[in-house]
Amino acid sequence: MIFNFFRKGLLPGFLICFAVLVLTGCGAKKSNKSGVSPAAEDKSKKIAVFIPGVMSGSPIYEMLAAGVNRAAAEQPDVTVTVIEGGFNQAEWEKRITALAASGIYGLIVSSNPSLPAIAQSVSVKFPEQQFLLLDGEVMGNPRIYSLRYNQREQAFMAGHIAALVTLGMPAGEAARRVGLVAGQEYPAMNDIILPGYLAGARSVDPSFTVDFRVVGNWFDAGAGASLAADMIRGGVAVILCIAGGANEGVVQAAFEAGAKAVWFDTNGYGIRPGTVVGSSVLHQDKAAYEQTKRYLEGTLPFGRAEMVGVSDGFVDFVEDDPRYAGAVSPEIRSKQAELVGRIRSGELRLGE
Ligand code: RBF
Repeated sequence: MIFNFFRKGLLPGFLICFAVLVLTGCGAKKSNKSGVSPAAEDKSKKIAVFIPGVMSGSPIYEMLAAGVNRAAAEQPDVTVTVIEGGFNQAEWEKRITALAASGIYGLIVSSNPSLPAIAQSVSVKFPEQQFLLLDGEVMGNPRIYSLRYNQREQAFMAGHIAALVTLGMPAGEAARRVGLVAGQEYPAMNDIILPGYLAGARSVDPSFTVDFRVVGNWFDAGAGASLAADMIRGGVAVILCIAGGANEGVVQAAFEAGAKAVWFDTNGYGIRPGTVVGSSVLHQDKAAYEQTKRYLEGTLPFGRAEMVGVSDGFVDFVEDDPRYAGAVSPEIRSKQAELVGRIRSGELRLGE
């Protein structure tokens, strides 16, 4: 028999086939404890993070990538690919469709309130693709999990400090008006953040109003600066900025005019110490970490939409930074601390 093999020149071919089977693992029929084939398991460990914009200047996106990377680093063989979608919002659906079509990624992670509609539409064409969406809400799609933050609480705390600081400024008694510069208008801004900010200011004094201006994009620091300067000329002393890369211009204009700024999403006291008088933050890095971990452990409840706020430890106002103490008087800090304490304890409930 063996002799026949040699004689017919078949042995080398047999050896090559054997080597190929061993190297590719095809012949071994390996399976893991979950019974998932190795190829499928590999895909579930490949995660794409789609940044709808750019990371620079938008800490909400930097926190997103950091959290996903941290969860991935804790497990073997998980890879994370971060893709910046740029500022042309018309391109985002095409880019995410291409990611889903590639079939490479078990999970696409992203963040902002426009992503649910995009993911829903991509999901129709690629029904197997799974999504983890933060800072947005979509319910009932078995492939999409979403988590949003209680931004009424976040904005209320920003409005409260803005009003307190305004009243302490020379022009504050005359103009009970606080400023808000946004990158663009969107439902979460118009229906939650802006009203929450106004309600926070009015909890200090019911006669407060908001001067609300829109940059029209998330990067133009020059436009942010000129909107802020115009507001300040009109009597506004404190401005909340939620405009990505344009925030820098708002803070600079406030600094130059002796006005103040309130920062959103991350601790901004270090941006311009003395000018930034409040930081209403989201712990998106923690949320991205925890939800990615759930995904990797197979427990992320796709189909559900969850919300977290101050009492859950995902929304907060930063009080323990010495630059806050350096920028704001002890009287104002103690009034702000009282308000924040009432939200943390659940005594003051603001709704969603
Ligand atoms: N926030 C940013 O900080 N940077 C951005 O580039 C950015 N782009 C956005 C694009 C769209 C279409 C929408 C609806 C929101 C965007 N936001 C951006 C706002 C973000 O989702 C969130 O509301 C704010 O960061 C306040 O938490």
